Amino acid sequence: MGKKIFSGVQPTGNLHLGNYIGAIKNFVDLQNETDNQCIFCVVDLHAITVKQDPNELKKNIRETTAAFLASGIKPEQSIIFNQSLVPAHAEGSWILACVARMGWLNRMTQFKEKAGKDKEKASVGLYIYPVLMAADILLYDATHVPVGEDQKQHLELSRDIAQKFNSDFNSLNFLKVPEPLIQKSFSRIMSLKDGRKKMSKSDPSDLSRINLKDGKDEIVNKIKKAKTDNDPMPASDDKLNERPEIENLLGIYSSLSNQNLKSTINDFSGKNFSDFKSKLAEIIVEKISPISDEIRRLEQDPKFIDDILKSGSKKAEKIAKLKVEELKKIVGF
Ligand code: AQP
Repeated sequence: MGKKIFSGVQPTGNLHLGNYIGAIKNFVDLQNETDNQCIFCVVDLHAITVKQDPNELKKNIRETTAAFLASGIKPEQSIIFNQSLVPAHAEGSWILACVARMGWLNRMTQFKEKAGKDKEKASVGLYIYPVLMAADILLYDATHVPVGEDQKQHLELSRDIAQKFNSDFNSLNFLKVPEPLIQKSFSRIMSLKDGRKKMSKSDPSDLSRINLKDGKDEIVNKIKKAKTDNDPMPASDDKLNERPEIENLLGIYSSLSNQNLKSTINDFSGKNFSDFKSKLAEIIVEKISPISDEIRRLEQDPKFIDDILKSGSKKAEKIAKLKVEELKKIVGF
């Protein structure tokens, strides 16, 4: 039996190379494995946990969908939809919010990072975001969830919620406990400006990330300006973790050229940083430009994108509605 895959990306703009390497690229590989059933969601309900401009949000929902399509996710093979079109997500998440414990949510590091020092002013939605994420996954009986390393803790919470629900309501295996699918390597792409911070859509510096919509010149320029150090190119991976910027750039190169880190180190050991950077820019342009061109082409036809979302949401709703009905019955409604 194949895997039941569910994963999502927030339509918060500035989709970047980290989203591609850490998530979307794997979505495509999983879709192309035989027997897998894949559901890929544009998680717009998650996006509004921080303030969004309504017009921008609409644009970003289409852009994220276009990025899925341009990267190789096929609507004939996988379900592609946006969360807000399927009310079962919000309904299911309320029931699960009554199962999840405050203590569990208080441990979520992403909330702490995103809320920052002024957590009193963060939205309640941002706090319970991981519960909505649990509903997203559990309503589809997903067996595997491909995510970047940063989402591992949220996925563990989904597992805890499923187990507690099943045990509280004496309904063994009703909610399937999902497995995370986190790549062994390159699961966390870092900022080009600071190797200890993840590459992120919300980083105020555009130079910190390669956007999926960047053109060739922007990519070359950003890689040229990416932070490095004064030491030569490494000859081995010994102590590479003490050079996070270099490790990150070598990781990006390795991932895009489908080779392991050791081979990349061998390829560039003894060479100049500028040689490495120009090869790195070359491979990013080679892999990202076709995606970027296709995103732009698809965005010219918003109706085409909206129709894909509508038709995907009908398929998703069939599955999620049924599960939420059963969930309600179990709870006693
Ligand atoms: N830097 C990253 N490296 C590897 N994977 C990453 N992901 C995100 N950043 C990196 C993975 O991309 C998927 C979609 O992410 P998301 O849009 O749902 O949310 P996010 O993790 O909050 O993305 P950002 O870019 O970091 O946004 P902001 O700036 O708003 O916090 C997920 O599978 C995620 O792991």
